[in-house]
Amino acid sequence: MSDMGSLSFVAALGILLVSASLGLHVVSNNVFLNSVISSSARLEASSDSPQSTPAFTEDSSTIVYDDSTDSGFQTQSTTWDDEEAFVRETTTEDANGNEEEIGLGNQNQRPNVILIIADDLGFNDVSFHGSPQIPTPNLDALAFSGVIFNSYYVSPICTPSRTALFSGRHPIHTGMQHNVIFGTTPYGFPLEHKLLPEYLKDIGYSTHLIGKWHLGHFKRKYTPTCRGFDSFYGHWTGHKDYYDNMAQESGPQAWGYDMRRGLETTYENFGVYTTDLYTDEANSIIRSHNKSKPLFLTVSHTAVHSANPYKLLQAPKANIDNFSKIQNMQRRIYAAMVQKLDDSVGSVVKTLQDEGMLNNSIIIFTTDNGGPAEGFNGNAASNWPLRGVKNTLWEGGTRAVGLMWSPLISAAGHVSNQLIHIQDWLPTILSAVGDDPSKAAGIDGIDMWDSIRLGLKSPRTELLHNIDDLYGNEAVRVGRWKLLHGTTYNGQWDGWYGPSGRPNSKNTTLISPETVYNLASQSRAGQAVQDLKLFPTQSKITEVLQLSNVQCNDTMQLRKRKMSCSLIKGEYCLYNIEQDPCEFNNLAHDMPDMVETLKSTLKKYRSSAVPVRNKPKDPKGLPIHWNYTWTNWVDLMEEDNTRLEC
Ligand SMILES: *[C@@H]1O[C@H](CO)[C@@H](O)[C@H](O)[C@H]1NC(C)=O
Ligand SMILES: *[C@@H]1O[C@H](CO)[C@@H](O)[C@H](O)[C@H]1NC(C)=O
Ligand SMILES: *[C@@H]1O[C@H](CO)[C@@H](O)[C@H](O)[C@H]1NC(C)=O
Ligand SMILES: *[C@@H]1O[C@H](CO)[C@@H](O)[C@H](O)[C@H]1NC(C)=O
Ligand SMILES: *[C@@H]1O[C@H](CO)[C@@H](O)[C@H](O)[C@H]1NC(C)=O
Ligand SMILES: *[C@@H]1O[C@H](CO)[C@@H](O)[C@H](O)[C@H]1NC(C)=O
Ligand SMILES: [Ca+2]
Repeated sequence: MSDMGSLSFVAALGILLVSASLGLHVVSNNVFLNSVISSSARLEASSDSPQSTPAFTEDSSTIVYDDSTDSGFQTQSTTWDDEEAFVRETTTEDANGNEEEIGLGNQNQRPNVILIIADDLGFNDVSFHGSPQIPTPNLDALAFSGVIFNSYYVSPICTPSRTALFSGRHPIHTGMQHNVIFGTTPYGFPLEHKLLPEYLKDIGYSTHLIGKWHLGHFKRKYTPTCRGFDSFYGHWTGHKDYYDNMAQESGPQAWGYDMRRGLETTYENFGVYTTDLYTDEANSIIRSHNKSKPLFLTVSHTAVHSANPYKLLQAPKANIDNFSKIQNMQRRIYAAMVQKLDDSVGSVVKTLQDEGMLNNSIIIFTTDNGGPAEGFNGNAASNWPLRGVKNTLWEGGTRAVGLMWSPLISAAGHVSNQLIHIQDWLPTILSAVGDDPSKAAGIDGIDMWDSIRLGLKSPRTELLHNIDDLYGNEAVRVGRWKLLHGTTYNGQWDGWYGPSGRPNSKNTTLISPETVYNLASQSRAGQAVQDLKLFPTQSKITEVLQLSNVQCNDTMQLRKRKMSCSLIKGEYCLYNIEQDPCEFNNLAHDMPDMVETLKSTLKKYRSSAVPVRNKPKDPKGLPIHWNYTWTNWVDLMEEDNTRLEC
């Protein structure tokens, strides 16, 4: 096992070293200020609370049931040292950030960009955040030899998040700030906004999308192959069955087949588990990729979104059986779904390595929103110890699992607590591949490449979570301060949800670093990273694992009843997120001036917002009219036959 800082590897690549004495400002990414107290864990047993009977609500096809109770933390304290930012080596670049230095593997080629999107994965559902409940050795291998983002934010629900990801624009600026695009709503992400695959195509990339779209499909020109992707294999709507591809929205007629190749409905591989299907497709695209071009591959998993109300969570039996220790059956199946997702990541990384492409690749992994826990949306994610769930503006709905891996990252092996928003990926990716991010004029995203690559302070100092006047909720972050106002689901999901998964409440060594190290190093992704001599040492993993665990302050936990805040009563709630990531202690009464400052920040954003684009459902789009398929029905009503070009 070679240390990731291997000089010989660096020298072999002909990369010049720049020492910190050349003026690099390396930020100590200390986690939540100087000292951190570990809150710890609910007992495993307490995660297995009985499931209530779910009921579908019309509008969001969200399963909501009455369980807003607090998860009851049991706590114990420990302190940890600050993280030392770690800098491996630094590439030189000329004033223009010249391209020759950009491609590590092939000096003259831009790096491949592999964007892997998980759907609805919770903050506590990967082992690199410290939970041993669902081992994710492949993701861990990338996380520990890349950068883990611990203050990384997304929109609280699918469509808005994905539009921000692909356009670099905040949903309030594109009219996508409210809820998702349903299968029969005749609108899509506005065509005037250029998408990431289009930018990358302009500079010679082959561009491919596998999996979920959810940016609109009422007309074909809104669908992936008409918006910058050379190929598409996947589904247009928000979720589907993992085997038969049927997608049910609200009402019995809103049930249809949803699987396309390009613009055409495809019945190939019917009955194959979706995560496997997408993995095979990704591998085949990588293998047949013409290596004279750079590759942009987005694998947008169905996993781990729930499927249809009549069969919510699905995974192969062998994987489910692997989690027999988890008593709660929904959580057990969910764990198996995550394991399949992790396997997929390993398979794709291995294929990249087999094809000689990994050493010139950037891999980004992100969830699109926080986890739907304890039956929300019929799912069983965990955002522990964060508050709230998917489609709330609490940390549990917005603070996302995210990582970046690349041999191009000098400061690999660090946990970043710099503020990053999903809309930042577009300019960050353009910058990372040696393009000029200022091309993307008028966007909201900020180029984070130097911050990530060198471990520097983020240029982002504030971040709008959302302003949604239909729900009547809003939240903003300025520095360490977060202000929330208004809520969703009548405040039913304003508590803390999901199992901690930690072995016991007394042991703050939450997961044995040795186990994590062993599993990660034996995983397919781990082996591929070792081939490149970039795999970290066990002591490095031990250090990063502690830092990537979000910890909450016990004192605050104990005070939380006194310091509570009720969004449903219309109160403004103020939290110091760096000290209190669990949103225990409302400081609005103590700091009225800060409340006013953040209110004026919200006002500033509000003045730039555009009206929502949501439209009423159009019954003509129901699959019952279209051979039980979800279609671009508005085109089809105007045409005699199905055209297959944009
Ligand atoms: C925990 O929070 C309390 C109240 O804000 C603060 O006084 C204390 O210093 C914090 N402890 C740590 C270790 O940060
Ligand atoms: C790969 O692309 C290059 C440049 O576009 C082309 O010359 C070459 O023929 C292609 N190779 C294959 C196998 O298609
Ligand atoms: C079950 O878990 C073990 C140990 O983590 C692993 O070796 C095995 O491959 C898993 N089985 C499946 C079906 O993934
Ligand atoms: C990248 O990997 C490929 C395939 O293993 C190899 O041919 C190439 O030399 C490597 N490049 C570098 C810079 O290591
Ligand atoms: C804490 O738990 C870890 C992982 O299960 C274990 O390796 C370690 O020995 C435990 N430490 C103590 C003090 O019990
Ligand atoms: C209608 O759907 C069935 C599968 O349910 C498929 O076999 C058939 O080809 C479809 N017909 C048309 C005209 O698309
Ligand atoms: Ca989602």
